[in-house]
Amino acid sequence: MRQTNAEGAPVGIARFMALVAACLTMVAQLHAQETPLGKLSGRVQVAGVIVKPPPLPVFKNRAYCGRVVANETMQVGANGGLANTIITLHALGAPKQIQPKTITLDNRACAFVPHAQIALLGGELVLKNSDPILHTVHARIGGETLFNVGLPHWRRVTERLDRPGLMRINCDVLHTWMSAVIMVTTTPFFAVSGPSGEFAIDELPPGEYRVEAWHEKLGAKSARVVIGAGQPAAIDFVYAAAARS
Ligand SMILES: [Cu+2]
Repeated sequence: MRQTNAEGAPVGIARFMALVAACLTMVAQLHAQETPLGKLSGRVQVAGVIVKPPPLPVFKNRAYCGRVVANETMQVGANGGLANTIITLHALGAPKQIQPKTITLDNRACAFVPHAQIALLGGELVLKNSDPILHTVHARIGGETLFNVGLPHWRRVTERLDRPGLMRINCDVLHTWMSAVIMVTTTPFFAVSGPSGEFAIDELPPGEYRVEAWHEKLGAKSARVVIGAGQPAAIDFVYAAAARS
């Protein structure tokens, strides 16, 4: 009588299938080793005399928010490092398909957190409010409203990011100082510069890319970069402080 396993398949066939699966795994691993991924890092900086914008006055909910809040539209750290600059890499060859991730926009201490974000088209945006006071999230691309959501502390709302472009966000309950930006993009390779202007984008397929930097006050810059297999590349962006509007 022929031996069978738990599913009733002959043991010989099961062993053969396991061998095939092991071979396929080895081939996939070898392929992955053949094409190591690259990385791009760099720093965004403002050169020249930097005039930090003054804090923004608060007209409502002063008991909770205080009389002023920080102006996050121009956050300059040590040595002119510029935070909240959105960096995107656009492959000049075939783009890689990556599943969009969910991002979150919180209302916390009378500000949108984080102030600047980037997300892949088709992803989801979760809106929440950590404050005990009412906020709204009013999102526009150009002059067009995409959504305007009232957000008491207990409420969570999920919006689908199905329009590419730069989304500007405000709070409509007389919180004139609140603003945020979310760039919805079609490239899966992106970053937002940190407090010192630093950024890094990992797992880049080798090839040539157009790199774009965008800051809400200082505008756009563009460059080209070649990412080598398994090699780190670096690029810095320097904005002139005089260009500030
Ligand atoms: Cu608000």
